[in-house]
Order: sequence, then structure tokens, then C-alpha cells
Amino acid sequence: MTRIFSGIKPTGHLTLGNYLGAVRQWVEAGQYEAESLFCVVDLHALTVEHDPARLRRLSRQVATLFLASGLDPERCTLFVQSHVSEHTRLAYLMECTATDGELRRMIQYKEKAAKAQASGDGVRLSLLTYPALMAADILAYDTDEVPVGEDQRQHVELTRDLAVRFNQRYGHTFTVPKVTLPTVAARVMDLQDPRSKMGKSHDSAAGIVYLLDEPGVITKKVMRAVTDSGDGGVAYDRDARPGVANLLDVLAACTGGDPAALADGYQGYGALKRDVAEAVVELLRPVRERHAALAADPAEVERVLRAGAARARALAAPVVDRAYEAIGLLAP
Ligand code: AQP
Repeated sequence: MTRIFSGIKPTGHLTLGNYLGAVRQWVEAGQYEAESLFCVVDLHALTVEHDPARLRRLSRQVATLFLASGLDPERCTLFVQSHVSEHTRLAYLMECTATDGELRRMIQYKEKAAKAQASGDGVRLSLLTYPALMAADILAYDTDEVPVGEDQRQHVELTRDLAVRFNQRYGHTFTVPKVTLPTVAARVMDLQDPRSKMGKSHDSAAGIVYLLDEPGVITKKVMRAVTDSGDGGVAYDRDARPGVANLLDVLAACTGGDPAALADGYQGYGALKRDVAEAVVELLRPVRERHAALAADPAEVERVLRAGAARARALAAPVVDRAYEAIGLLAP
């Protein structure tokens, strides 16, 4: 059976981008057609400035949102990365497989290092090495497929390169995983800045739809979305009209259909925005309602995470032991 692994880092409140780019494909395909593991990758949240109390809160919230989004702990393994020490054990071997140049080329490293420098914070070394930890997250489970949004494609490609290199040097040890992207909305853009990704750690919330936003807030954000100057007609053109294309992508992702074909049904931006707002509100309504119910019972969420970590550990330990042996380390 195909093995799937993916995760989200608790660096902010989850967004519509996280949902359409990642979580929804996990719910729809991952847990039914494959053996799946989904992880709150909390160690990755330590690669940038963080507040410990907020990290704890967000980690619980992300786990609760996994369940609220429809991930069923009877069908898939839900856990927290730092609860399974095999991830960090394997990460060191990945650092010994990757090169400095390879890690410095990562787009996210360049962007986030520039941001940290501009704000006067030092750049944490872990920001550079984080793709090695991400490779370990994936390879520790003999993962076949990694469903992510477009922004994570480069890291999964690096993971493939590291797996192939390790296997060539030390003998076949790892399954080489492949990335899977959603067909639409693989990169949901910020509603106020449609040339930038909608990101949960961005400073301004005006262009970001959070999964737990109230319907009125979602509607306001969508109705104020930046559209493009031009003749006012609605056309799907990601380069020339990124704002409208983003709205059409979101509408297509929520209601089905093809974004370019949907454009033909609109004369102006107002009607399009109203339909997008309504579609997003309806898409997220059940998630928000289930989250409220689950958040009232944190002990149940903790129980799910404990059971998930035990299952994950049992899967990862033999793979990581195999890698330690292959690379030449003596068994304890
Ligand atoms: N805008 C997006 N569109 C589609 N998919 C997205 N994902 C993230 N943003 C979008 C996908 O969600 C999964 C988890 O993302 P993450 O936790 O690795 O990172 P992030 O949400 O991109 O947040 P950061 O890095 O903390 O901060 P930002 O984004 O503000 O720079 C991944 O599968 C990702 O592809």
C-alpha cells in the first residue's frame, strides 16, 4: 500500500492556503487510498523567532484542526514531530549527506533569512539545516508520496536527491518519495498581494483567510481582495491578472470546475468576489464548527497524539536503525 507523509509547522494560524494546498488533499485521498501519517512539525517552528507559550498553543490548535478537517485517527496516524525522536536522529545523517551549497540554494531559506536579517534577528542555523530535518521526517517512514503545496516542492526534491545519494553511497536504505500537488490551488496567493503566497506567518492579516475566521470576516477579506486594473472583464491570466486568477483558483478549488472556464460566467469582479466569499464560508463552516467542539475536549486530542506517536515510532525506528548501520555506525 502507498505510504504518505506530510506535515504543517505551527508557526501561525492555519490558512486557506494550508487547507487547499495540503490538508484537504490529505483528507480526500490520503487517508482512504493509502497508509498515511500527518504530523505537526513543531521542531520546524523553532527555525525562526518564536514564543514558547504561543508555540504550545498553536501546536495544539493545528492538531485539533487536523481532526476538525476530517482526518480520522482510526485511518491515519496523527502525531507531533518532537514526540518521535527518530526524526532528529535521522536528521543528522541527512546533514552528513546534504551539502552546504545545496541548502543555501533553498528559496525558503533565502526568503526567511532575508526577513530575519531585515528585522534585526539573527538567522538561526536551524533555518539553513531545516530541509535536512524535513528529509528525515519523510524518509524515516519509507514514504512513497508527499502531498504538499507548490512552495514545498523544492524541499521534497532535495529529499529525493538525498535519498538517492545515500542509497548509492551506502546501499539501498530509503524509499525515494515523490511529491504530489493539488490540481488547483497548489499556491493560494495573498488577497492583498496576489504576487505573494498566502502565508500563515505574514505580518498583515488583511489578505489571509484563516480557517477559524468568522464568516463575516472571511466575506470582508474576500470582498476587499486586490483585483487587477484593466477593462474590468474577468479573465484567467496568472501573470497579467494575478488577483483575479487567484480568486478563480480558490473558487474552482471550493466548487470544482476549471478556473479558466469559470471566468466566462462573470462580467465583473463584484459578482465573482461574492461567489468566492460564499464558497469559502461554506467550505470552512464545518471545520470551524468541529474545531469548537474538539477544542472543548483537549484530553481527547492529546490521547490521539499519544497513540499516533507510538505508532509512528514503531514505523520509524527500524528505518533509522537501518540507516545508522548502513552509514557505518556500530549498533549499540
Ligand atoms: N498559500 C499556499 N497555497 C497552497 N499551499 C500552501 N501551503 C502553505 N501555504 C500555501 C502548504 O501547506 C503545507 C504546510 O505549510 P508549512 O507549515 O510548511 O508552511 P507555511 O504555511 O508555508 O508557513 P510558514 O513557512 O510558517 O510561513 P509563511 O508561509 O508565512 O512563510 C505545505 O504543504 C505547504 O505547501
